[in-house]
Amino acid sequence: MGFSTDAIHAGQEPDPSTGAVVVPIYQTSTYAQEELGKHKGYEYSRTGNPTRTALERNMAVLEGGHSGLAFASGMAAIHAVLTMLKSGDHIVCTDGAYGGVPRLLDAVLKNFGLDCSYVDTSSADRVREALRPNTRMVFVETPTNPLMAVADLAAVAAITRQRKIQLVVDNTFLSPYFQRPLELGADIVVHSTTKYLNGHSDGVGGVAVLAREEDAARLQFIQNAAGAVMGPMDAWLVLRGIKTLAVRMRQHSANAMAVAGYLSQHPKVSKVYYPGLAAHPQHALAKKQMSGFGGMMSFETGSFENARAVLNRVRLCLLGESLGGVETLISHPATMTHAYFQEEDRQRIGITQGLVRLSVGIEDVEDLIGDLKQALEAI
Ligand code: P1T
Repeated sequence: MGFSTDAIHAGQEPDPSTGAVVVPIYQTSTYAQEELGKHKGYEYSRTGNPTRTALERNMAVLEGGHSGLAFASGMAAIHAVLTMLKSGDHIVCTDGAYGGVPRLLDAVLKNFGLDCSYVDTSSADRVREALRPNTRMVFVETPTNPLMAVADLAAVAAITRQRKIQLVVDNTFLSPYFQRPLELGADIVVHSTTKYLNGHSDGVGGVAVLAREEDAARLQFIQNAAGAVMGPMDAWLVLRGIKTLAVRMRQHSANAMAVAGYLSQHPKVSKVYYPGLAAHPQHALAKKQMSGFGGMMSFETGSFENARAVLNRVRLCLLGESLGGVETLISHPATMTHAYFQEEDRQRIGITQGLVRLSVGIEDVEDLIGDLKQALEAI
């Protein structure tokens, strides 16, 4: 089946008792058992809930994995995946991933004996050089948030496979519509469903999709044991969002391409980070590995004052954290998503005080460009 057909139907047969076309919100904590030890497959909603199951099955199909598991947030999904490791294990992680990931690794999981090295994963050689005898996981975000660096997933997977290291890919920025990391050799894909999968900025959630049954069984055990599950209402909203994922992603990408083109010739913008631009350092790789460039980009205004002037002047673009919704969001990574980093780390990665991030929505693109034009006049 094609992607949109799967997005609309996979895991979502009409409700057997009523014929309802839409999977109901099973807003229940528990399930009556027919007799001791005999039930219909559901015992308690932390362990399993039919609305959540529909989303988990749907995501497993869209990412081409064995199983999907849905969590209370993207960070909860990432946390659960990281707890598949043991004290003494070493992780290699993308330098410049979403700030919440290093915050979790350095300020929480380090206390439990997990050690992490950060490298520029757009170079497979850097990944290889960072491996240690106790490296058990490579965590790659591609494209990165917010600088849009692209990692060569097939090249990194060739390295991790050889050493039997788990390759985990955060596919939040592109969604399975534009990038399918498991097909390129990754073992686990994670998402913040808060973003493109939900698509309407009305829920927080996360999902992990696992290529192998034994990994899925382990993560399912952790999901039930630790309990950071997605609730049925949120699962229902994500299922609804996914039905239009393909059309939304196409429009996000088309709008972003037009906005990136506009910004890259603007005299007040010194640099635009968007993999769809020929000037992007991994443009050729992006074209090969991804089937679209997505809706995310960043641009350089030169100083904190310039960034603030633009962010305070926009009218249509909404100033706020998050991304991937139908509405355009604009943000300041240095003080928002990457506030956790030390200034020297931000500088090393390239997250300057003048950097502005855009999550380009699906409004009429002329209106978005008009808004950015009048906002850039504030510089
Ligand atoms: O916010 P949450 O659903 O927990 O997802 C965390 C997360 C994971 N991975 C990536 C690539 C992300 O961008 C995020 C969250 N990001 C934002 C809130 C943001 O504004 O960038």
